[in-house]
Amino acid sequence: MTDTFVDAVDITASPLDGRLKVHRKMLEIRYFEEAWTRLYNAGKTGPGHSSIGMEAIAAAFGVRMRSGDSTYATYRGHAHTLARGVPMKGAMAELLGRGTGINGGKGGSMHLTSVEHGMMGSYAIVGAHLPIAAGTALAAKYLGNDAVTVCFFGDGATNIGAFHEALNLAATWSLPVVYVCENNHYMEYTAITEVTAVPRPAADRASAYGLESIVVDGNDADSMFAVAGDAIAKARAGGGPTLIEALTYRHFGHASSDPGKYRPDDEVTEWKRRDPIPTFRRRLRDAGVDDRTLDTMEKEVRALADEAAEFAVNSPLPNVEDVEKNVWADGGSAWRR
Ligand SMILES: Cc1ncc(C[n+]2csc(CCOP(=O)(O)OP(=O)(O)O)c2C)c(N)n1
Ligand SMILES: [Mg+2]
Repeated sequence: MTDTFVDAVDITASPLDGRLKVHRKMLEIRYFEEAWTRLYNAGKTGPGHSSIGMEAIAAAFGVRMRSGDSTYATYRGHAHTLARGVPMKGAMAELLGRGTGINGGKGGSMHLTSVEHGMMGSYAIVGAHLPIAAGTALAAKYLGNDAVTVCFFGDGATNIGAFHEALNLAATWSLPVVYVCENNHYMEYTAITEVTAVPRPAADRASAYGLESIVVDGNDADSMFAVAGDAIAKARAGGGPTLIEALTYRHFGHASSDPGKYRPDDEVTEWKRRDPIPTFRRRLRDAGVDDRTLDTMEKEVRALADEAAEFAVNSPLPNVEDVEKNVWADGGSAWRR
């Protein structure tokens, strides 16, 4: 099977303003998560699932997507939530279970949702959201609008039945959906290659559904920006689904309590060397962006992340009388649009 490996993209291919937006979104995700980790280490919040090292994927799609499009993500969904423009304060307060959180403190880190931003949820059941994303795409097709759904999932999800069911339906009905496998090479503590019949867990299965096999360097923000743009444009124009396998790595363990020691040291070192953020900063400098612009951006985003942490810590816990508000049983249907 031949891979379409998009690599070493021409730095002039993407307009500079788009690339600066991608860089800013990567910084937002990174600094937000660093601030959250500081709160965890200080005993102010519970554990979460780090996405440090994987930011380029969410950021590139976040810039390419537009209002009305839908995002589905896993329990690492804070990255995709921020990428869709959800304010840091509400997102951080949600992680801390505060009443000021985007879901009133009832969702927490594994269920971040903001329908108004097209963030249709983070899902803790591996693979569960892939058929739901097909449903949103089917709705767009039925309604005759040009909204696109993007569904992010891990390499582990490709061995779940729901992955195959969703891909089959999406292809059969030519749905406007982009499935993005964030192949960080591990599912919890197991290397994906040890439990998968093919080397590329998503791309090598694409042909079973009549789809192109696409593998992309998920740590290369330019490559991600290009691939995301193509797949979204295709879906919006009625060209049907795309399956993308983005190769990446989480710098830390599966969740806060996991030191990640099952990974060879040289592998971790090599992937940290390929950290998407400093790599992209160097590329932007080569493209003519001056250090001052980049430093100012970093300073601004760090300040926003610190403010969000401060806001969340000082926010009240939810009121007991709100416990039944905005849950399925209250009959609220705003989320249905
Ligand atoms: C259906 C199901 N089976 C098992 C689990 C336990 N579990 C939680 S995360 C995870 C690993 C998933 O790995 P992957 O899909 O590669 O995503 P990553 O965590 O690497 O982003 C597993 C097995 C679960 N949440 N849901
Ligand atoms: Mg994984």
